[in-house]
Amino acid sequence: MPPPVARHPLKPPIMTVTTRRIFAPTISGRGSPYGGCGTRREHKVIRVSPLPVVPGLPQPGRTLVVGVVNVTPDSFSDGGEWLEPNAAISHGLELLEEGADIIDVGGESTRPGATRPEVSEELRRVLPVVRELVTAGACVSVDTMRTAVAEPALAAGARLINDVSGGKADPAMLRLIAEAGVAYICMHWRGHSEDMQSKASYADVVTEVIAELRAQLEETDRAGIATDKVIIDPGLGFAKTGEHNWQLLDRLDEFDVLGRPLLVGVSRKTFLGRLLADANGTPRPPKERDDATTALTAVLGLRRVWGVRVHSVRASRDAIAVAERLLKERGS
Ligand code: PMM
Repeated sequence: MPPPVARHPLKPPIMTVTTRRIFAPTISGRGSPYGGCGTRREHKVIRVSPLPVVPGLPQPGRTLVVGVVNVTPDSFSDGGEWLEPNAAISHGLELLEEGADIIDVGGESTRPGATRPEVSEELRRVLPVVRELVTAGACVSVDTMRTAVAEPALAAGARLINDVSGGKADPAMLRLIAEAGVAYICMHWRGHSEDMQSKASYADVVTEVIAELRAQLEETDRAGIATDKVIIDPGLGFAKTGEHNWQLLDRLDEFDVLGRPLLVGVSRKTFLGRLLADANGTPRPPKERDDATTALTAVLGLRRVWGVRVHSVRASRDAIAVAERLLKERGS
């Protein structure tokens, strides 16, 4: 296979692959590629997104799987299940066993309408879980918008801060990340959960989310965070309707223009519940949305996004294995 053609470092390379196809002879014996005999040379142009490398994080050579541990009473997908530290730790260890590359520990629910916990409560939920999972050898991410939580979590060994506000909720966050020199997930965000769905208004959601993320990235640059340590996330469901989510998923390639690794979180989200609603229009409950999540993971794996954030880790690892195998076939 020829090496990737050098081009703009922030854009995926285009690989030109030459394949030879042998077509079986037909009774007529004519040389048609659709049933004749003979040999045809095809030049396929395959877009192979490079898997970006984020310093300090695992580099498995495929889309990473980020397993979710919500230490919250009210997350839409698993609220209350892992609120006790020991339950959350066991769950994190299970996800590790299933093949999670990173465990994302969160102590604040971001479901639409959720109210924020006190800082002390968020710390009480998150810190013991981070400590134990780090001790067990996990690469731990912390899903928080607060420096008061991020700072002690980093001191406890977390290697990634997943800030769904992308630096907008806490003015000190970006400075902390720059000083700590850790990786950072910068998600598209328009406001806190209490009223975010009132902000789900776009003329063209893809163009606007990219423009707003670009502005957020200017802030991460200005704060001095290394470019290669910032992962972007379109923030599906955050100030977005189901329609917006589908449009974003359909046009994810357009995010390449930002030149950053891309993480996508679709797992168990409401738009999947609506897609799979029953005959009366009742949405499928969150825990029964895992198969649809896995289907999307396969699609995202084929696009070679940097990472997916999911509740059901093993299924997503399997979907990515399938996607990788298909990509290998295409490129061989
Ligand atoms: N979604 C949720 C929470 N945190 N973080 C990132 N980076 N991206 C997401 O899409 C995202 C997130 C909400 O889902 P949950 O309540 O099931 O964790």
